[in-house]
Formats: sequence, structure tokens, C-alpha cells
Amino acid sequence: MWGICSRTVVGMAKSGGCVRPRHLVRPVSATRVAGRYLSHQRGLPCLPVPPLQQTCERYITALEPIVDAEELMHTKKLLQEFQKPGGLGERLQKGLQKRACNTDNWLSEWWVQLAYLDYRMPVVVHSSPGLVLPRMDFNDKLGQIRFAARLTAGVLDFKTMIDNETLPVEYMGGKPLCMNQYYEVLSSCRIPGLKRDSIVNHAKSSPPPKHITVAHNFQFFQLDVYNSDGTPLTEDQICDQLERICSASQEGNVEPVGILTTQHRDSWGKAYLELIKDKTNKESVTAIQKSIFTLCLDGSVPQVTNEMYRSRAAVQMLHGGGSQWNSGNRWFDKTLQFIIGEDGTCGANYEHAPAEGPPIVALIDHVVEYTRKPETARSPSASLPMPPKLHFNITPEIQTNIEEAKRSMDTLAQDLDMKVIVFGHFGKNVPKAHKMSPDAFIQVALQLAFYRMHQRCCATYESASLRMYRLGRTDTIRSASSASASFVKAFDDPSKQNTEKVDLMEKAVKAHRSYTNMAISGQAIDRHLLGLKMQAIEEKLSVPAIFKDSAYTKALHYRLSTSQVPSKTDCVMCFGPVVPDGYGVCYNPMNDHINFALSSFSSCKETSAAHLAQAVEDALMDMRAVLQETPRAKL
Ligand code: COA
Ligand code: HC5
Repeated sequence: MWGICSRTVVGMAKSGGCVRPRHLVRPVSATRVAGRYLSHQRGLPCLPVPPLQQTCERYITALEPIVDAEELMHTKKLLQEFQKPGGLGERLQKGLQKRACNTDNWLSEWWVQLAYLDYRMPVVVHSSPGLVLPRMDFNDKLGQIRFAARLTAGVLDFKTMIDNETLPVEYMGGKPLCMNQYYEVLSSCRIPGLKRDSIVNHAKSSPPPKHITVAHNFQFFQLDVYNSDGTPLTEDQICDQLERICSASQEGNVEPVGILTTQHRDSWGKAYLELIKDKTNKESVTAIQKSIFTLCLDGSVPQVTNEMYRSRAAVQMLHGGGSQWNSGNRWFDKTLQFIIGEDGTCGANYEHAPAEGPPIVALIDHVVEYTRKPETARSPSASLPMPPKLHFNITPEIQTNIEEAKRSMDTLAQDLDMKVIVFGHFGKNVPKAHKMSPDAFIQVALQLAFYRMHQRCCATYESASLRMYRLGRTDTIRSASSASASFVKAFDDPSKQNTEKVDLMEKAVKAHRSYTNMAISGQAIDRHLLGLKMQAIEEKLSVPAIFKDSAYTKALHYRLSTSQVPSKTDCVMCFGPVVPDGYGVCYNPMNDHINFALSSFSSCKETSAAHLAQAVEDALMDMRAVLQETPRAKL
């Protein structure tokens, strides 16, 4: 089951300055033993544990723009106490270093537990991102089915690369990246628990799953996508099967069992136990969990103007639009759901626990390229058995849970405000021409936009990839810095000269890029601090005072939660805010334009996704204008 033949369970693997038994290298499936995957993974360095003093100093620096002077003084004192020789900090640091030597990645397991499996808010909006593809060229049921078949064939094509371990290794700044997440996204599913969820990955079971789940009119079907000889079904075969599924599920008056997966995780954990008491229900749920992915063939949705189209599509991908629309045509615990409407709308939703956005986007880029290939002529094929429907017996208790889930989903759908914009004036080209990092430029513009709207700086999160390290996930780039604060405060000050504004802009952009470099090389502060806290819990020590401090609470209250997710396809990714008075901002910078999805909660009177969208556009334009108007010293 651990997939490493005994011959290899000898010797030691040296990596990241830490010698440890080779058997601690991550378990892999038997099919991958001799593969390139394993040797690639073994060559990756381990995530370092940053020096304690460095983190404490950098933490203080990061707090400067977001807490007041008194709070800062207090935190400094707490940190002095924490760091003193022979103190708690040293002890925890040693514990962490030991953990780093005994695991493949000291952080990953803790991170998945804390950030995802222990997090009890609904995965919908609060955790699972959506992805919107450009509108496709179909506008009826037949077009929907044909496209869905093509897309499915494209995913299977990508899956072949995963199965054969022929996926090209990715690089960042010339360094190879961990490829593990690619092996976690297909045939896997989250399972609700009463207090904590778990993930199953059936890709590793023998034999691996051969079917996908199709959702249509709130009904689920098991569609085998491989022939008995192991070859994938052709696009035509899939198309025929999807037509049969749609014909067999025209009746719309069905209980939307899938909506249960939109619930608060504690409620869903309870409802799940109730649901799977019934043998048929359990078999149906298992079939969904095991399936390679879910294909959601959505019912019609309200038609909107072209200008509103992407925002509406983002909502469809993020939560399905509420119980009267498509929120019940999903199984949100499923790691990967492709969503296809009748009007050319197409995208995905993914459950975040097993992987970050970039591997999902790479898969989708491949699929889109595949769907753009010219159609092959239809070839006659042997008839296949009807894909079985996954039945559910609905008891009165389950019925009540469904009604409750509908209500809470509708409240959440009502509350989520989403604005997608294509900023068309420039993309990465302009900052590059000014010798600035495009990502840092966009982040500084976000700081300016927020400051203009709210007259203050806020704790800001940007995802940084830790995939340079084995099993690496993310750390936080804290985009609000003292340099960005000086810049945003000066920018609209009429007493300041343009030369000073440009100088402050450059400093802010450089500070952001240098934080980014620090984060991607495992030297940022957030995961280290989290690790120290977890180490205290693990050692059954009292939680250090620095974590009970009001500054720490403020530092983690991310009113701006942001992420850059680049793609080859001109698509846009989206997610919800992480605090009630916050914004979620996902952006995809292309060469000459930038796609943004901005979200907020309507229940918060202070925030507005549309206003932030406007403020971001203005900030980007104003920053370019000042750069163009101001001659700069040669760099
Ligand atoms: N002058 C000119 N060009 C510059 C420059 C400068 N000063 N600084 C950077 N550039 C160029 C880069 O060379 C790069 O060129 P390319 O377009 O040819 O690749 C481009 O500008 C983009 O660089 P930059 O904008 O600095 O950002 P990045 O691509 O390094 O990305 C992060 C920064 C933080 C987004 C990235 O490191 C990361 O971690 N990504 C993963 C995030 C993630 O996982 N998100 C999803 C979470 S689920
Ligand atoms: C389709 C890609 C969506 C990106 C999702 C993302 O950025 O998730 C972040 C993950 C992390 O660990 O930083 C979390 N965030 C949405 C809260 C920024």
C-alpha cells in the first residue's frame, strides 16, 4: 500500500540539510514506484524552518502599518520574553526543527488540517474557488452535451499524462517545483466529519476508478469513461452516453441531495451520517466520492448583458446561484467539478484541501487547448450500457436537512457580491517597461484602492507558492508594508511632488517583490508562527502570549485576501472574502490586460465589490499616469 518496494527502503535521503530515513519519503502508489515522479520528488529540498529571531523581527515590521504604536510596543515586549535564551520560543523552535527532520514537510499536514479540514464554514464561497472559462460557442442542450463530451475527453487526455508520469515538471525562477498536487486532484473527495473532515484519494486504490459522476437536473449518474480494454471512451461515445443521461433525467422535480454539501461542515457532518445510514444512499455517495471528477450539466440561468456576463458566470462557478438555480446540481465535496451551462458558460469549482489553484489551472489550460482542436469525424462504435443512476432514498430527516441547506445556501448566495472586470488598459507590459514586478505593481495598486476607499491600510494576504519544497503548499505575502503605507498616504497628497510619489511607488513595489522572494524561499513569517503555535499545542504547553495578543488577531484579520493565478487561457478565477468585512480578490495578469474577480459580502455596509473594482481600475491608471508624467533617474 505504501508503494515503495523493499529494495528502496534502505539508506538515507539527504535533503534540505537534514538526514532522514528514506521510508519517510511520501507514500506513492505502486504504479509510480519506478517512475520519474518519485525521483523528481526525492530531489526536491525540504521546507526550511526559518531562524526564530528573523521571524520575530519580521513580524514586528509587518505589524507596523496595521496596528497602533501602543499595541506594537506591547507585542515587542511579548516577543522579547518569547525569544529570551532558554525560553519558550527556543524550545518550540527546537521542536519544530526536530519535526522538520522527521517528516517530509513539517508544515503540510498541519496546514491541510487547520486551513481546510478543521475549518467548519461551508466550503462553498468560504473555501472552494471558482474558475470561469471564456464563453464557448454553443447555445443549446445539444451544444452543451457535445462540449461536455469534448471537455471530458480532454480531462482524460490529461489524466493519461498523470497516470504515465509524463507531466512536464514545472519551474519557478529556474527551480523545479513539487508535482505532488497533480496526483491529488482526480478521483478524490472531501468527507464531512462531526468535528473535522477528511480527504479520500481513490487514484491510489487498485483498481483505480474508471467513472465520472454526471449531475443533471439535481440527479447523479455514474458514467464509465473507459472501455474494458482500458482505452478511454471516444468523444462520440461520451456524447451518446451524456445524451442518454439527459433524456433519463428530464424530470426536474427531484430532491436536490447535492445541496447538503453546501452546509456548514458540522451540520453536513451530522446530515451525512443520517444520509448514509441507508445502503442505497451510501453506495451512491461512495460512487460520487470515487469518481474521477464530477461533470455538472447545468439548467438554464438568468440571461444578463455582456458586461455582466462574467460576474454572473463567476457566481455560477462559485456557488451555483442558489437552490432555485444550480446549487443543488453539485457535489461540493468533490475535488474537481466541471460546470457547463446551456448558454456557452463553462468553468469549474474545486474543493481546495488537496491542491492549490495552479495545478487545476494547468489541467484546465490543457483541456481548453484540447477542445479547440478540430472535430474528428463521428465514427460508429459499439453500443454501451446505460450509465446507472445513483439513487437516493429521502427520509423525512434527510428532507428536513435538505430544506435547511437550501435556506442557508440561499442566504449565502444573496450575501455574496461578485464583480468580474477585465482591466483592458494594460497588463504585465506596463510595469515591466518601467522595470517593476507586475505582481508587486498590482498589489500596490490594491493597497492604494483600499486606502482610498477606507482611509486606512489593512492586513493583506497574498498567496505565495512553497512548491519549491517537497509537498509545499503556500505561505503569506503580507502586501501591506511600511513602504506601501508611505506610498498610499502620499499619493493623493497635493503637497507632494510627482518625483516623490514615483520614488515611494518604487520603494513599495520593491518591498513587495522582496517579501515575495522571502516567502517563496520559505523565509516568511506566517507559517513559521503557525508552526510554533502548533508545536506548543503538540507538546501540550500553554499557547504562548504572542498568539493571544490583539495585534496577532489584527494581523490575521485579512480584509484583503488576494491571489494571483495566471493561466494560458483568458480565464478568471474567483473566491469569497475570508472575513465578514473583507474582500476576495483573484487576478490573472495577461500581457496587455488583467482579469480581476472581486468579492465582498452585501451584509457588510462598508464594503462593495463594485466600488473596489472601480477603485482598482483608478489606482492602476493613476499609477501609470504618474510614471509616464515623471522622468526617472536611470536605473
Ligand atoms: N522588471 C521587469 N520585469 C520583471 C520585473 C522587473 N523588475 N520583475 C518581474 N518581472 C517579470 C518576471 O520576469 C516575469 O516575467 P514572465 O512574464 O516572462 O514570466 C513577470 O514579470 C512576472 O513576475 P512578477 O509579476 O514579479 O510575479 P511572479 O510571476 O514572480 O509571481 C507570485 C509572483 C507571488 C504570484 C508567485 O511567486 C507565486 O507564488 N505564485 C503562486 C501563487 C499561488 O499559488 N496562487 C494560488 C493559490 S491557490
Ligand atoms: C482557481 C484558483 C483559485 C485560487 C485560490 C487561492 O488563492 O487560495 C488561497 C490558498 C492559499 O493557501 O493561499 C487562499 N485564499 C483564497 C484565501 C487566498
